[in-house]
Amino acid sequence: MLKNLKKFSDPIYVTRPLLPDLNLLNKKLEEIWSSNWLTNNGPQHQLFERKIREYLKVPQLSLFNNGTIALVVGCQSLRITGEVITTPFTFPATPHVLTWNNIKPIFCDIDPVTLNIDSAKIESMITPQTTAILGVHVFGTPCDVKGIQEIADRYGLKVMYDAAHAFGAEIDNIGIGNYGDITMFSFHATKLFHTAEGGALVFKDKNLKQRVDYLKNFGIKNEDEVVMPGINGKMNEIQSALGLLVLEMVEGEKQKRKLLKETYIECLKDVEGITVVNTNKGLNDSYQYFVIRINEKVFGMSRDSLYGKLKEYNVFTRKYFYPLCSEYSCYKNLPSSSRSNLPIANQVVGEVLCMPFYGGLKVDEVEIICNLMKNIQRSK
Ligand code: T4K
Repeated sequence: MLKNLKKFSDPIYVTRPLLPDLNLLNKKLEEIWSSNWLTNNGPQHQLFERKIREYLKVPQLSLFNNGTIALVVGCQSLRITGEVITTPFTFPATPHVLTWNNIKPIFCDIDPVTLNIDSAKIESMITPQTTAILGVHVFGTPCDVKGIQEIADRYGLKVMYDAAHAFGAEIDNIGIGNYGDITMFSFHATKLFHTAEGGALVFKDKNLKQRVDYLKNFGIKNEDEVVMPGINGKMNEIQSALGLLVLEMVEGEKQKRKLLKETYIECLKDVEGITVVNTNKGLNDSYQYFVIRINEKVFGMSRDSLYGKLKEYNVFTRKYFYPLCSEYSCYKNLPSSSRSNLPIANQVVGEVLCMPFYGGLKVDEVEIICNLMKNIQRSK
């Protein structure tokens, strides 16, 4: 511990969930109790599905009990098989969804600036077994949606997006869910917008809505017919009610995070060896994460050492997404997992740090954290 630098009395985490007023939640619970309807497309679910579709500016949307199951169903809905080209720099859910669908993930290297799948490298990964591309808008930064679509059109591939981090992100005022054949959003408690656990699948094709809704409800069409092998992916009434309340808070939360982001950028601008990932100029930001990269040589300390030092002061940053998915025991033997195929991803994964970033964090706490980082650097 450095002299004159105090440890935060309470831990500071990478995020904290938005919590609506308990009185408002109680009112919602009373409504649900008096309706005697807890799940299976009840009134809260119907209202929430409409509101969230409008907010995300997308034509079709189905709610789910979490983002992972939404993406599992997304693959089923498009009848994806064989191989799917995706990124190794993501949460385990992304490639696991493919594996659960008996699809082989093929890892493609990432762009050194956006940290998303590098569209210029996708074509070389296509084989006769390839049926789709699964991009992740990592940390809320949009993928090269145009470039990806062009490749998909040329080879007759489907395009899926994991937008777990990209709630509310837009490209030229178009909701990010309007690109590709399907997009998944996660409404997990760690997300800017959440329903404790939850998620959604969005798409343009009207005809897909019926199939997705059958698939998330065991394939049940009516009391007499089960038309496909579905799963239980339903969001319940309590999650939906929470979603309706949290949705009202999102704009306010974004404003707070905007200020925190500006504070971080200002405080870190002269720190040698630290760069801010994607300031998202010209794009409507999701404000999901505030991410930096540490250049060990220039900063004088590795990302891991900085992470460890900050912990001593009760600041719990996160090394998302270390380790790379291509390093997991279940994937490391795939030919596409070789380090020579993924040089950028293997470099970036040792540099990235997600800083504490949530509306409840105070501006002066961000200043203290940045000051701490500068002092830790100087002490080396
Ligand atoms: N695709 C991508 C790209 C994703 O990032 C994710 C999920 C998915 C797909 C799958 O979507 P879901 O099926 O989850 O809807 C968290 C989340 O559990 C996970 O949803 C999220 N990505 C991932 C990036 O972060 P962990 O293991 O880092 O969570 P945990 O429990 O360590 O929480 C992080 C911090 O948040 C804690 O240190 C404190 C704070 N926290 C957390 C919870 C749960 C709270 O303050 N309150 C809470 O209730 O995975």
